Amino acid sequence: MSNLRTLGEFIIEKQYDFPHASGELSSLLSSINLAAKIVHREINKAGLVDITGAAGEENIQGEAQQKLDVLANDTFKAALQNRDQVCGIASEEEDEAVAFDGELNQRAKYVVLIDPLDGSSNIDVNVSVGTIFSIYRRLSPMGQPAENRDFLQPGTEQVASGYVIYGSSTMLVYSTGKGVHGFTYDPSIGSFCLSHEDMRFPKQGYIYSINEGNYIKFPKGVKKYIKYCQEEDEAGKRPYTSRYIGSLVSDFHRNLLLGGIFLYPSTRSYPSGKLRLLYECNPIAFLTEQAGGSATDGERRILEIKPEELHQRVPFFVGSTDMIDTLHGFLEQHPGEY
Ligand code: AHM
Ligand code: MG
Repeated sequence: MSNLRTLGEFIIEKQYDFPHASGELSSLLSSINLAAKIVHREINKAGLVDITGAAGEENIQGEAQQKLDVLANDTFKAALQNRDQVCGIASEEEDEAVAFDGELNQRAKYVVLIDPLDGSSNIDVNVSVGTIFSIYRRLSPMGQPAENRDFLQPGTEQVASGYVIYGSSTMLVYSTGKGVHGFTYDPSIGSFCLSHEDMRFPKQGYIYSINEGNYIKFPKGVKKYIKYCQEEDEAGKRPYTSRYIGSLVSDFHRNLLLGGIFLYPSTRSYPSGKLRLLYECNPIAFLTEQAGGSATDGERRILEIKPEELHQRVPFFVGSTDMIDTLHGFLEQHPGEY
């Protein structure tokens, strides 16, 4: 109890790590804190009130929007717009980037890219979902509407990123480039409280996470790596354990805590895989590197990819560094083979 620190207190404390901090980023993070609590409240009611299931619309990627996708998107958008620290957002649920038109918003220096409710098809069956966010300094001049180029920056330029996991407990995990910190929500006091300071990826893990139903379509190097994970080798603690929730945030969170690798590869018919570079892979890759892990598309560091489109997809391999290195060994032996 004597050590209890809320997310709000921690953010202010950490602000002094940045000598010229103006408090704008802290204010932005506190609007994410607020929106996360609201989404937590709504998710906890799922099943009791009519908020599960499809909303009847599709997003730009042709995926059916769930009611909670729409609700989470509206909640984060409103929270970010209200604090005047953000000049625009890009979201999985918005076709185009949204430039906020308020005068104070246009003077703001940050843009936010967000997947408001990742893994939302899991909601209907009471499985964990998440929110993923990424924050950049704008490139366009302040005082004008945000432009597309503000959103199409490589992940190395992120000022901060994080996720909220709505699981057996709700947690918010974030980094501003000085380590990764996790906060668990205590509903009785309505605050996220510091529970995981300076989270580190174990260098080697023993869990692999992949949708193995697609095995037949995977690149040959990935198939060989999966077989390697399943081989018996007492010294190397193989076979590894297979765990796949189908919610990126949840699969990633478990692997971060325990050590492991998450794979969402290309297939012959989907050469860019499924996951989106800007609001799924980049923020997770930023946290991963901050925690001492690795994130690649099989060849390049995710964070160095120069984005071309808002909803661009990319193959994604993320986790414990030794596991990613071993995977790369297999991929290099079979370039371009399926
Ligand atoms: P979504 O943004 O439409 O929810 O899709 C992203 C989700 C990730 O959370 C998860 O890792 C992946 O899709 C699972 O895909 P699949 O069902 O193909 O295994
Ligand atoms: Mg998503």
